[in-house]
Amino acid sequence: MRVLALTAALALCLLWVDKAAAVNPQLLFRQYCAQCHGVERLGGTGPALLPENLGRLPREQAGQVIAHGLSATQMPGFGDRLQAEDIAALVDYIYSPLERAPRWGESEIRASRLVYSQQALASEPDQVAPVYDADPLNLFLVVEAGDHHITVLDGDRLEPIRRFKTRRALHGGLKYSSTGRYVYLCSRDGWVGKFDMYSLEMIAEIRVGINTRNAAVSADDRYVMVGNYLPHSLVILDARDLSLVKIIPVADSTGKSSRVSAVYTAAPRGSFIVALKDVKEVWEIKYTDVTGLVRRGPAHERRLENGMAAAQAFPLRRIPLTDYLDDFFFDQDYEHLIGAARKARKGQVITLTAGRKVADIAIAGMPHLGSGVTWDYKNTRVLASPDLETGTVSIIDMRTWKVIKRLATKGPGFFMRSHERSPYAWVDVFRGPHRDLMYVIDKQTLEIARVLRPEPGRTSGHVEFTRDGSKALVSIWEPDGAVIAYDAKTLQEIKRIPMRKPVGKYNVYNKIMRSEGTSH
Ligand code: DHE
Repeated sequence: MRVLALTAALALCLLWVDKAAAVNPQLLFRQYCAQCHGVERLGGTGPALLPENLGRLPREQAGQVIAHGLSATQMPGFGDRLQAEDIAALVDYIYSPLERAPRWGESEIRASRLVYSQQALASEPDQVAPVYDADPLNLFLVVEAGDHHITVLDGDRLEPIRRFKTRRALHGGLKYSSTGRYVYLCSRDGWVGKFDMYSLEMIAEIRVGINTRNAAVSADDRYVMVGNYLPHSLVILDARDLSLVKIIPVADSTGKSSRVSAVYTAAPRGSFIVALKDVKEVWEIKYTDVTGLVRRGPAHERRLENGMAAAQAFPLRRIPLTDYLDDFFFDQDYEHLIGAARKARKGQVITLTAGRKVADIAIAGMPHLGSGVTWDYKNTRVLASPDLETGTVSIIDMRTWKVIKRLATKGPGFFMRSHERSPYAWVDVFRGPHRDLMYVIDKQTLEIARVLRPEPGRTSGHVEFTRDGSKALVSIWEPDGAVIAYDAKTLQEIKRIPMRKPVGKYNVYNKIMRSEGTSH
């Protein structure tokens, strides 16, 4: 009897919650959206949902996204759980401004900085030996999104040597300093961390934004640049101790502000390249032209805070574009930027020196150029990239910018990887019923050499090679997942290392050498 009464009360309660939710978008938001987009709509694993961030998304499309999800992201559709009026209420809610605009400026950034090891800041790289017996250049850091940890993996023995907790939802590639001694981590909610690859300890952390995209480290190891969605800013940190050097508000010459899509280091140019989300410009910011600044120490910061010096430092060059660029790739010399707007159905090639478009690339669908790889093929060089919408890998001749081959896979791929010493390029199927497949492409015949199914029914994605290219490590992208090491020639499985949703993995040597087969 008591059970019956309780059940009835619970049913009534649920009915009440449902009814209340139907008329209360805030409640709906908490129930369905807050886990990824944050209770305050300021972002988390998903982007912030504020009118300032939704400028390029028409309201009717926002409704479609809520109902059907968004390809190439982790945004699922809620059409099976929400009525049309619920979706409309949610759309109204996310397009309404916050009562109080969120602020994350100089004082908040400076106050957030945490230094864990003064000793590590003081010691020079060559005075310290690694605390482990393994090749420091063949380590991998594996980001485990399942429980927000990183595993430090010995790439020779394929054994974990340390596991540590990270901030929530790291995103973007981890960025090593030029020798691989340090690595910089960036979380979607704005935390940037510096980790010592010798002592395996976190050195410092600082929160630079509310919703952050990624970070890049200058090739001279002096600066870390971080791009934000919220606020619309670029933040430059001193790479030594993560102290704040400069904040650059992001806006075009008319004052229209923009989110930052991503920042990259163009090492041969001594500059950062900045992709913008809401204005048709690409920025190049020289870090080598930091005029008259002292290299290290508090004097350095003081000089930068001085108006004159700060104005001269990090000169900005605006490269105008004819369309937005959401997805980016650079050739190895950082002379060409190959980009695509998500909806453009074509790519464009821009020379950075002249700052103008030199070609269009006829790619159908939604090319994911950011995860492209290049290699020598016959008497030319090719760029291969998957498509976020269709199961297609496009192979482009980088002399003519023509697509010379389209390979069909059984679903959209997200990450493509190879290595100078591997005959193969690997690409995953990231969504759909065949997301357990991994395609291995022969780089000289441009044909699919093998289709692997590392673990039937479970998502496999993101490959990274060992330093010598002899092994390819594949993620089983599940909460109780694994990293599976394959012999990169025979394509036989060597070992399975259990991991909790291992999203990306980053080999020190391949990253610092800017291998043609991986991202930089
Ligand atoms: Fe990423 C890298 C953008 C969604 C996992 N992702 C990048 C980079 C960019 C980017 C610009 C390169 C940064 C760098 O080099 O530091 N990602 C985007 C998006 O715009 C998109 C589609 C939507 C978003 O909300 O941001 C998006 N990305 C995702 C995911 O949903 C993924 C699969 C899961 C997750 O953890 O968020 C995801 N992105 C990754 C990973 C990398 C990455 C693992 C690094 C790959 C590498 O090997 O370098």
